[in-house]
Formats: sequence, structure tokens, C-alpha cells
Amino acid sequence: PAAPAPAPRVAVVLFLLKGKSSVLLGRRRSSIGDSTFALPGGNLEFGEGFEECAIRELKEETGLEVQRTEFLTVTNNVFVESPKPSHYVTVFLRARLDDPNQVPRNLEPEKCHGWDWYDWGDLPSPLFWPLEKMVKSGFNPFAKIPS
Ligand code: 8DG
Ligand code: MG
Ligand code: MG
Repeated sequence: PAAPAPAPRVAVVLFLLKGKSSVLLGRRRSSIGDSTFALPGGNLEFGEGFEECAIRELKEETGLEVQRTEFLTVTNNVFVESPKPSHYVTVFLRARLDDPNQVPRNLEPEKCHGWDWYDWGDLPSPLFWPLEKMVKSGFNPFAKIPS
């Protein structure tokens, strides 16, 4: 009999914004979206809040620290073409760097080629497709959140 389908998982990723239009991206080293530019983030752990997860993943992956985040949106992402099919419900938050002089470090070089700031109007290519999909839909992480 076929192996049971794996359960969907929850990921939390962060638009870390700097100045008027810069966002932090790293080129992935992963079986999912290898070599594409993606946001910092990772798997939600048992008992964790979204903000707590985003702050932890950012610190683990880049050494950068933020105090607070805002919820932006959630998307549904099914990765059927990766060697191990997986399904993520991805929660997108945003934050600003507390200290704009902080510099990102590549603390998980086995998972990322390196972090850098990119202008939202001039994003690198290829973007990780869940992010690409948002950009194409006109999503703007700098926009004011309707209250
Ligand atoms: P962890 O062990 O640290 O928890 O996980 P990770 O190694 O940091 O996981 P990840 O691949 O960075 O993130 C988990 C999943 O989140 C990823 O496989 C697919 C989904 N995801 C998106 N969009 C993005 C994105 O822009 N960046 C990241 N990092 N993950 C994303 O759907
Ligand atoms: Mg991680
Ligand atoms: Mg990650």
C-alpha cells in the first residue's frame, strides 16, 4: 500500500524591513526551493506563538533581533515537485530592525548561501515560489495594514 500522505505543517516567515524599501532575503540551500531567494523563517514548534517563532527563527538564522512583529497574511503552499512532497501553511509577519546598524550573519550556512538587503522594487531572481506568488499578486509588505 502507498505511504500515508504527510500532514500539512505550519511555517512562520518574516518580512524584515529596513528603511523605505529594503527587505532581508537569503538564497536557500534546501531540497525545497534550492537556490531561490526567500525570507527568514521556519517551522512552528509545539506550543509556540507566531511572533515567538518568527523572532526565534530570525535570531537562529541571522543573529538579528527584533522585539515585535505584525501579522500580514497566510498562504497555502503545496510542494509536490520536491523529493519529499510537503504542504505548508505559511504565516507571514513583518518587523523592523530595532537597530538599523545591525548586520545579518549567515548562522546556518548549510541552509542558506547568505543574507542581504534587497529593494522591494528590484527583487532578485529566482524568488522562492511562495514569495513569487505574493509579489505577482501585488502584495506589498510596506503597505499600511488596514485596521
Ligand atoms: P527549522 O528546522 O529551523 O524549523 O526550519 P527551517 O529549516 O528554517 O525551515 P525553512 O525551510 O526555512 O521554512 C519552513 C518552510 O516554510 C519551507 O520549507 C516552506 C515554507 N516557506 C514558505 N515561504 C517561505 C519563505 O519565504 N522563507 C522560508 N524560510 N520558508 C518559507 O512557504
Ligand atoms: Mg530555521
Ligand atoms: Mg529557515
